[in-house]
Amino acid sequence: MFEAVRCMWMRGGTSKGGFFLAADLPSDVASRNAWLARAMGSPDASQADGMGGGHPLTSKVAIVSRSARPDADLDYYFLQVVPETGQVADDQNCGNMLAGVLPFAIERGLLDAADGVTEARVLQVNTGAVAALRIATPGGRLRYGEAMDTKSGIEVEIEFRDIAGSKCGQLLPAGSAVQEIDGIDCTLIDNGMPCIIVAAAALGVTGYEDPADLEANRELRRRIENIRLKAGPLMGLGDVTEKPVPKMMLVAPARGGAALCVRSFIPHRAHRSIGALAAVTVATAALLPDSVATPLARNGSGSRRRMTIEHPGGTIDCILSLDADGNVKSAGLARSARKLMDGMLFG
Ligand code: NQM
Repeated sequence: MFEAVRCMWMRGGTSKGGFFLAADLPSDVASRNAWLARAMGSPDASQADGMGGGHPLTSKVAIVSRSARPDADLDYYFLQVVPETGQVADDQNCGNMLAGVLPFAIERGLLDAADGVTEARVLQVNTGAVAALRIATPGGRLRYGEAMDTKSGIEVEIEFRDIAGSKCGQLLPAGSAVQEIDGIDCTLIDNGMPCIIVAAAALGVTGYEDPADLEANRELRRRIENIRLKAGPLMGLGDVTEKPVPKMMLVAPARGGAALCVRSFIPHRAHRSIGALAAVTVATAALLPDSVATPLARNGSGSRRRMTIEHPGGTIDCILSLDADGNVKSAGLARSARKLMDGMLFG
């Protein structure tokens, strides 16, 4: 019986959750998942009996270990605990929680911090892709005090590589950039996160709404869930009724100087900002010649594009590197992470 497990609670980007060493958790998957659900306080939408914050963004788990692969230093396995049901899903990756992996690994002694900059190659077990992470470690120490995208934390530079078709096998799993589903043009795309991109206006909203207003719009939620359920098999994901992917991305022209504005459902709650890999995937769609996002976007030019995505909480910059054919070959972004608690967690 695993009652108490060593755990560090961290903010990664705009998400938050528990970071565990793989060796500290039960090895049996059913026991592990049951323990994690209890520790988060699920099944219960409020998660009052556990550490989860009553929202998918604050009900996340990162499991970290040294990697056995020659091309990686660390393995990162992401689990989403669904607050209401207690389901523990590994169908997606999370680029926000990824930001906490390198500081956590240093904290736990999986690797040493260099005097200056510490780098690690992280295998994202959920998708098989390796990301390069970099943090400043002056004097070989972690400093969480720098001002970053969410008030405080340590800046983490992330470079995603080989992410096209991360879960769907192909960048455009349905074979073309536009599919009509329920009379709405959709771009079904996976450049790190399986996403369905739809013009907000096609669904009768502006794309500038508050997440709470979008969540309160039952008719909108019904329509996008119908589209999502039909898109799942087209994306090679099968029946997605119980899956956290694909995510719904409602796009509109940016109001400031950004490339594009996005409101996302992940997939049933409206995101308060945007997922890191979701942002990369939307930015990639905008750069295709003929996606739903293309005519709404401001794309710039050159082989290195800074695509600033406007979201309900501000903006996120994705730096996309393109090959000679205009395909996105890697994506970089800056996130931050902060240690919040270290101790024993009771499940
Ligand atoms: O897309 C939320 C988040 C995410 C995922 C979700 C993420 C990403 O903001 O890389 O980070 O889409 O469930 O943490």
